[in-house]
Amino acid sequence: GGHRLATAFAAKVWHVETDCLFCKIVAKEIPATIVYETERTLAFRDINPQAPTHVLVIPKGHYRDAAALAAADDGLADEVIKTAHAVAVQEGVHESGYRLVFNTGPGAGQTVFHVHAHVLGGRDLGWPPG
Ligand code: IU
Repeated sequence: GGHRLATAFAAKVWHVETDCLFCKIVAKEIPATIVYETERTLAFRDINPQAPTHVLVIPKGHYRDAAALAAADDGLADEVIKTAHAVAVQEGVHESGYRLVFNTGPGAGQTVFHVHAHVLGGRDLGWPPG
């Protein structure tokens, strides 16, 4: 798809994909239940929750998957994980345990190609995952 640059938090800029659902959530063009936000990350509830706590954490900038995010090498992957932990604390699942999942590629079940960490908790989580 096409792209443009968006600004927020003063001088911050990031890449936006015009046809990306999660870019539209960042731009507030599509509603979401936002539970946590930093300058470069956003956390919102999954619309089809698979556990009592099921929150998605994304970088506001568009990266198609965790590999692309890691390759950006600017501390953003670190910030996404820190936001995920802050969400777990806020949701009260950090002591009972929670899971962070990056489905990476269609074969792993990735369906939205704007990288997101699933924060899952609030119930016993089986291993291995399906
Ligand atoms: P996946 O790892 O790409 O499969 O995860 C995509 C998630 O995005 C999945 O859990 C959906 O329920 C969730 N989701 C959402 O929260 N809001 C939406 O509008 C859409 C998908 I489409």
